[in-house]
Amino acid sequence: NKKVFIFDLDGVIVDTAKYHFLAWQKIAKELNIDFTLEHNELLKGVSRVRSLDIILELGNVEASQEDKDKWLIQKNEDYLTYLVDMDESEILPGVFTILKFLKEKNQPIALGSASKNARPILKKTGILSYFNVVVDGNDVTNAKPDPEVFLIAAKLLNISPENAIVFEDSVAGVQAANIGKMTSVGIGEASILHEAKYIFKDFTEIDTDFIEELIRK
Ligand code: B16
Ligand code: MG
Repeated sequence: NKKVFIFDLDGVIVDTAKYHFLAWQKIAKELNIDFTLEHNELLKGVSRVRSLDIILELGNVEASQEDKDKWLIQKNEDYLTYLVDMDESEILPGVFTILKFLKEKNQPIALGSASKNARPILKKTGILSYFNVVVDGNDVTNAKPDPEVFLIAAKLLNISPENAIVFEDSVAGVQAANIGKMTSVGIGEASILHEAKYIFKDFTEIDTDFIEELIRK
């Protein structure tokens, strides 16, 4: 049975959460909303539009659509300035080893991210060529925990969801994989990602035997 290995982007391949945080914090400051690193956890895996709504809810701020649109543009323009200097040194530990192993084994690799900036990030970090398909925030209408982003990726490669393995750092992403009947692999804290079928702290904890086992299953 042919498998597909689907990777989330932020929190799995790179840590762009720190840049999202800096950009959102500027908006929050302007609006006098207290926005901490702890709050930032709530935005992981969540779309840009929903992220802004969460921040406004935190500050009990009501805003017009016009203002929201303005802040969304402002946030993204600021976020993009942090991406300018990104390079392959920002690939999280252990990720390269697994990507290379999957390539050696001729396994299809997909990206399944909520971000609309996924392609430039993959290009800047030099790993775009590892991916057989890239499905991101530009391709979906339903955000995680809806499995749409992962289902599209599997479908593009003609692989049934049961044969898809999803690496995710967010609760919503793990739920999306589970709802889609895929094998969920949580990357992060077991206490947070307990719904995942397998959980690892990071990719350095995943050995190639485990990947081989997934391929054979
Ligand atoms: P953008 P992922 C997600 O990426 C981030 O975790 C989330 O914090 C962000 O709001 C979302 O992408 C949208 O990003 O503003 O670049 O479209 O974890 O799904 O790879
Ligand atoms: Mg993520």
